[in-house]
Amino acid sequence: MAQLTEAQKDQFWTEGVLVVEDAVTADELAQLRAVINGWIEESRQHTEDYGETLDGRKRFDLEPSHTAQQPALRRVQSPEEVSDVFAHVMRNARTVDLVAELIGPAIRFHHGKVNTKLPGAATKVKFHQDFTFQPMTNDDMITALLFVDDVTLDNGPLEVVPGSHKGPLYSLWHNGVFTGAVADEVHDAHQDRITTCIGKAGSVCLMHASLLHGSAPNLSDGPRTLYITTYYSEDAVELSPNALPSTLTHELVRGEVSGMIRCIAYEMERPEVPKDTSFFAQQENAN
Ligand SMILES: O=C(O)CCC(=O)C(=O)O
Repeated sequence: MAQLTEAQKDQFWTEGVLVVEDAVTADELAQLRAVINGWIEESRQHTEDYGETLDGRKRFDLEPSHTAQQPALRRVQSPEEVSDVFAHVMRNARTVDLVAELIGPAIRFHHGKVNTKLPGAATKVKFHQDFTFQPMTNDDMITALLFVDDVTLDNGPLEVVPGSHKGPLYSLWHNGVFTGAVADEVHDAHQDRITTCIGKAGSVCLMHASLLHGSAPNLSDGPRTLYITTYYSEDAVELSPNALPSTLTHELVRGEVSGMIRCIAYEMERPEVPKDTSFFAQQENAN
């Protein structure tokens, strides 16, 4: 059954971004929230990043301001590896059907993460394009940002530059350092075109992996949590090491194996896998 109208598909390919409501069921949403709340409670016992992912880096990423009284867990890496609820949603939620309609029918899972912006935490995301962290032989790749909470104008919504997925791939290197962020001049040049992606909990923001985006701190007194999953066309192959490798990476979640590799032409600088827990540490090196 078709999940998206022709107008929605056109909007996605023209603007590189589309918000769709009811991407998970109420039950899936409640289960995701329960798991996340458990992780936030657990984080109170820690003073530094903890847990371990497949490549030996930490799984739970804490904002420098984190304390037991005011937890500032900002990222959980590859939650699907440690939670059946997340693995279920990554494979089965309506989100996956939406993505398959845009870049499928056959799609694979690339990586997943939870970004929590807790009240009082200054967590922000500097502008970047996801594709320049994870180049593939073709760019049929979508980052699906599921709103676990209502996303409003004051709780640090995703900010995007519509249409920028068709433009240049901007450098994330500055003065020999991989900062995971585009130069301030690039951000400033797009300032007038930035729009926000807001919506009720359970909605998903489907974003082309080459779209320029970032987000500001949460200024509200409630959390703003996203469950972010990236999927790619089955006929794309990775061109650099995966920055968030997991046991589920490359899993075929819809369609059949084609046995084909499809390539497009582009050039960009090689990305650098973070040495610390996540790209938040890399972005702290940006201006
Ligand atoms: O959490 C956000 O607002 C943006 C997420 C993002 O761009 C990322 O984690 O790469």
